[in-house]
Amino acid sequence: MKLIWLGLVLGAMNLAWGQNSKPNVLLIIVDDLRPELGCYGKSQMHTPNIDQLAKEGILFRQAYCQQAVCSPSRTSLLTGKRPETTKISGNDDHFRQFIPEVVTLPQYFKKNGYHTQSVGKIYHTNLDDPLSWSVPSWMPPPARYGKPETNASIEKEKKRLQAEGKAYQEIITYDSLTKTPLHVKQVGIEVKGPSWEDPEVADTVLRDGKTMKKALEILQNLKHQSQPFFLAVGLSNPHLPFAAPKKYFDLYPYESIRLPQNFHPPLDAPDYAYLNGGDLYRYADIEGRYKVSPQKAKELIRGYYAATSYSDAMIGLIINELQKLGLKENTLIVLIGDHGYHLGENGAWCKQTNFEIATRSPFIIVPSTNYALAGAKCEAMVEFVDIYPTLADLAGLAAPTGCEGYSLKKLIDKPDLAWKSAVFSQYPRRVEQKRLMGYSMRTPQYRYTEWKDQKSGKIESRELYNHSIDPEENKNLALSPDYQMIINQLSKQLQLGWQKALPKNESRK
Ligand SMILES: [Ca+2]
Repeated sequence: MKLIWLGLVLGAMNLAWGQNSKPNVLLIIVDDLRPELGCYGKSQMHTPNIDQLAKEGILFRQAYCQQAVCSPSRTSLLTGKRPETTKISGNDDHFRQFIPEVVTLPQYFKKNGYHTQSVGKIYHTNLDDPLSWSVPSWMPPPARYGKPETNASIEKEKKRLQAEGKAYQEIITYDSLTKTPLHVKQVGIEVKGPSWEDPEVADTVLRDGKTMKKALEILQNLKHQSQPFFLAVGLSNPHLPFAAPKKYFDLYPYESIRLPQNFHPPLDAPDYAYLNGGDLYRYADIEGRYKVSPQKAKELIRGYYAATSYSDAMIGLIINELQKLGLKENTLIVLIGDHGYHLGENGAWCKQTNFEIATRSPFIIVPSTNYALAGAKCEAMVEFVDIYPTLADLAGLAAPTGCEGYSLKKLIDKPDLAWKSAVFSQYPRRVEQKRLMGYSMRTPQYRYTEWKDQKSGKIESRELYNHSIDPEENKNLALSPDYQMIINQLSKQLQLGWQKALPKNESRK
């Protein structure tokens, strides 16, 4: 009898602490996804699969990235550190140049007995981190277009430039020991393709369809592994070019597309707040820097919608496979964009700003299939730097050290808890000879930004938007005499930074 009891107790301990009891993790990163989705209360786009995911888990309505461009944002969330610490504010350098010993989110899971693997763009293109993964990462072929004539003309132009020695190439410097790509140097002339394309092809012909197919294949293999897994899937859409099978464009007749209400720069803001080096100008049909006609804007908005719906469909197929394989029950699912996106709002295109529309991005967690609060919409302000400690916490791993975010587990259990008093983002700008960093803070009522000269530390300009009367950030109030006292308070709060904005009674010294 005693032996039977002992057996039962040991069995229970094995379930509680054994490898098999650990949840799998599926992290989906959608490039340049803005929260203009059904589950965020918006009706423009058709995103049934992401909306369904939100119904099964918790949706964070106010989730902010730490810097609104690919590599700095992804580096921050995958290292659990902010751009000031990672030293990554552009897309050319690898964080291991500056913080070589850092243990990344997937690497932490790997150290804790997980099989970690990535498919598609997780770290920025050409800046993968081999130490993060159990097996080499898989990337789909780089081609984004589906029409043979588009691809043929791009190839022809590439060959012409090659013959002249002017073709675009990325020269990558590697760390010889870890094979980590430390620096990417871009040289030559890039061939411009169209900003959007609607080929009549099957989903699997284009890039994200290939990524989806590979993800299904990996899941089928992982089903037979005894180790828990951490699978990261990176989808390229809706990043430019907006290339998606025609059926997704057909969801959005051109006549139905509306320009944003604030298709203009904010009043009284410095022009570098919204003028950016966005990637839009790398496309053949864009007339010139900062010149996007209303007609072209509608084409681009339509393309973005189609590309998002295509991405959404691929997400549905991946989740469906997880279910089919019987893996969904024991898998923690997380879906995020890497940052938001301007489609003409604030007079800006793409990301690369500190505005709400660029820093705020979708964030959904499905903690488990029997999550008691399924469908919860959390209004607390959270940051992407919180993802690392949160996933470790939800998976029952020891709290990782050195993270500059804060576990959301308590908020997942009780979404209406009082939470952070502010969240932080930043964006650098080169203005004439000066290198400025725009430090931006969002409080429940305001967005406050200081543009500082990196050399002298001098504040060159400020921005203040009052969200209770101006949620689109259309008027900079920083010069208004009525707001000087508030500006003084917010400036002090910005100085104190994230350490003093953590949930009350838990702020770090
Ligand atoms: Ca991105």
